[in-house]
Amino acid sequence: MPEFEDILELLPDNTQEILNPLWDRLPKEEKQALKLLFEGLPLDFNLVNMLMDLSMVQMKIALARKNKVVIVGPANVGKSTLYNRFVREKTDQAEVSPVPGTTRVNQMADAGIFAIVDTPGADAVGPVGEKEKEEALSAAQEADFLVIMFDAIQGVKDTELNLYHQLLSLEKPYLIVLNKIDLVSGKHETVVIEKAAHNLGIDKNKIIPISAKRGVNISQVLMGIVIADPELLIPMAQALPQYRWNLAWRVIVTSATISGVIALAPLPLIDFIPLIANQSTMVLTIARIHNYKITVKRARELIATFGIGLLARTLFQQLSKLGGVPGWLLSSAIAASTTVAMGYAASVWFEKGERISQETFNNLTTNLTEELVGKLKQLFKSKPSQKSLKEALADSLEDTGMAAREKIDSAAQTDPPKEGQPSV
Ligand SMILES: Nc1nc2c(ncn2[C@@H]2O[C@H](COP(=O)(O)OP(=O)(O)O)[C@@H](O)[C@H]2O)c(=O)[nH]1
Ligand SMILES: [Mg+2]
Repeated sequence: MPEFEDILELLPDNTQEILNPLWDRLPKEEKQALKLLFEGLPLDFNLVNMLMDLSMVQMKIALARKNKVVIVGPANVGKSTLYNRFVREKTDQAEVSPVPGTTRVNQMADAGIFAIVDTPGADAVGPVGEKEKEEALSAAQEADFLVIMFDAIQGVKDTELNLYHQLLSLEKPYLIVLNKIDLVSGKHETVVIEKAAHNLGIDKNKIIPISAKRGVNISQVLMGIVIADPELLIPMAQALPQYRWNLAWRVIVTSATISGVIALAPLPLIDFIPLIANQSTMVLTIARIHNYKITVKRARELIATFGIGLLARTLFQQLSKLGGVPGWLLSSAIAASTTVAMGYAASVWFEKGERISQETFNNLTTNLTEELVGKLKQLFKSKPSQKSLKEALADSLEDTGMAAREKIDSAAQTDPPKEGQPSV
């Protein structure tokens, strides 16, 4: 997992100089907090995109007022392909083709917390393509940030170098990407990057090798753009806790459905070993999402503090007394519910260092069990297959609305942090 500094390092020195005053305006503590928030962010493009969506909620501004990120470079290097990776609305997609000169005018689309601009090839030498070049340079002139793209196969020659210097003279913050890296065999990759860097007269770690077509390293580009502007960084950072819950929730749903299926076997509810193994894995994964490193032993201890075994047995006895609910259904619903409650408790623990109260834990489990029992009873007149049960549980959990964390938070209380927490 790259750290904040690793991403910052991708930006050219002169861009870092432009950015320093922006960063300096941020209070020291805020800078530190932002860095910490970003550490451990998994650089998967889909996840970063999800974070962008969440950030948009924090930053509801019109397209016209968003920062403009302009992709600029020679014809046919893959600018429109990269542009399409960033645009949110399918209808805004640009035409991509192997024919140079496909893009003739600038086009702008919403890319979430910034606006993205695609430009025609800007490498004209003669009168042909001169108009396109002017068009591209005018977009670059108005840019808040430039993504300068070159082609890994074409490399950087005089024409590219001229364009590069012309773009630098605009004194905009920028980053450099070398596209179509997928066409270079692994063992030649370093050589190709070094050569381009040498021709540009820069350090090789200032070039981000990407494949716009295959989606390689696109999140680095995205994070580079975001890190370059604290105004973009702040909504993203604000969205991070929400994002972590979104990820954790996915893990919780998966684990809870597995728990439900484990309990479907004619298992005396006394046998908690497979359930605890499943829940331990879940707790470890949630810890990872929050950038905590814990041992399996510690995860088990955390689970044990909530006395899930006893709670499950009590619930089982109480609810089976009411009658009309088959044992398999009850144990399955209870196993899934305790897993969800445990996932929530773990998430709160790693995020805030607070243990949710036993009462909250019990209420959460009881309410959810009742809800699941109701749903499963309607769906299944007899014992379902594992697959059907998994799907039904996953759907039912989505229906609870718990994917929006506020819904649980508002009902939950926490015990004040005790000594030794959360240094798990
Ligand atoms: N192999 C490979 N081809 C790419 C990549 N990005 C774009 N292309 C192809 O390169 C051609 C030109 O792409 P396009 O996005 O239209 O380039 P533009 O002229 O810079 O906008 C198309 O045939 C794309 O499919 C890439 O990362 N790898
Ligand atoms: Mg194009």
